[in-house]
Amino acid sequence: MDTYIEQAGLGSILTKVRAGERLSVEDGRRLYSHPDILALGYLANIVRERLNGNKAFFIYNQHINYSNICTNLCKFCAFGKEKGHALAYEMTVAEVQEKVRQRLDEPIREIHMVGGIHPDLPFSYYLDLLRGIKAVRPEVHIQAFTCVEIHHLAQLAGKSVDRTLRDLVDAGLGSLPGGGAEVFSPRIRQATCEKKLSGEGWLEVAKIAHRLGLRTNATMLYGHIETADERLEHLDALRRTQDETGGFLAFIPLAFHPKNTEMAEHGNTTGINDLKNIAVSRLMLDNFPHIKAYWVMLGPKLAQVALAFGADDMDGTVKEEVITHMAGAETAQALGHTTLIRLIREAGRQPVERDTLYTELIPH
Ligand code: V47
Repeated sequence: MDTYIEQAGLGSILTKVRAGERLSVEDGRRLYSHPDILALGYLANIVRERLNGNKAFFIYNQHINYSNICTNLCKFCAFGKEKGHALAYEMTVAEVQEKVRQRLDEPIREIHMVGGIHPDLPFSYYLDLLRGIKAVRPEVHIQAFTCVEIHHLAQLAGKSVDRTLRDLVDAGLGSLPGGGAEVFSPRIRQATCEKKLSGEGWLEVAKIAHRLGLRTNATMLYGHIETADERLEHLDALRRTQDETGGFLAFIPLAFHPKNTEMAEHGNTTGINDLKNIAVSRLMLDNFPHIKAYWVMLGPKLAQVALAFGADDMDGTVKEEVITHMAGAETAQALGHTTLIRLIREAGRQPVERDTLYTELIPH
């Protein structure tokens, strides 16, 4: 295989990867522009197996999107709606509690909860959401509110981000999901989500959360107008932040779904582009413990293949995914954990059920 990688012109990168040496942004350019996906997968798999062996993680989780009302209205998003729009909705705390109650008979360990940037729900609503969920399911880990939402809540509460996070933690918040990062480049933000918190602002919230001991995830929305260099800048900014704080758990490359968005002229991502983003992120983000192949966006079959291209986690059962499905995702809205286990096992990996913080619960 080494000869194969050398013949593909990637010998110097293989040497660095074997030595555990950091890849440069220039290495990243070579990887992104390389046509041989098997060579990229081979390299990424070295890092994947060094960090996570043969394990592939999944979690029993439930997604709840408390409201899609949003003032940012990003062009790539089919989920966010203006207040008053026919498809706009917001759940009461009692409705969210009912969603949790409906699944009390399932061994759900995590509730993943995000929404839009709502113009007028008070800060107390968000605290009540967290307390309300904990009242119904006290043991569950709540992974909620992206860095963009946290920044908005701090403004709403008239408090610092640090104080806002402390209040949310007191009410039951366990960690932050990785959404809202998109692509940090100001060019991309200007063209696709000009009202959204800047990339620097997103990273600043993540750093404050990490200093408080909260773990967070990070994402990158790829497959629209971004260049390979802009992806690499994004990865490099995350890698530098992780060097400082060590607070990121997982990186999730998110494949753009164009349907029902203002960027619907773009096609869907291809399998090769999807695998390339998994592999390059695994290679560049040497200090991130986990790379997630989010089956909702990749489809379960490609997410399964991604376990050989750098990914070590398939996310979870999810239940009622809305954000990607409003943008035309054809995947199911939930996967049974037996299906997840079968997908992982047939990929030749060891399925490991985890909690949000990657404590290993049940080897299957
Ligand atoms: O922030 C919006 C993205 C994100 C589209 O942390 C779109 O473990 C594709 O962040 N096509 C929300 N993507 C989802 C998210 C996430 C999902 C699963 C696990 C975790 C985690 C995080 O979805 C948004 C935005 O970046 N998004 N619209 C679209 N049309």
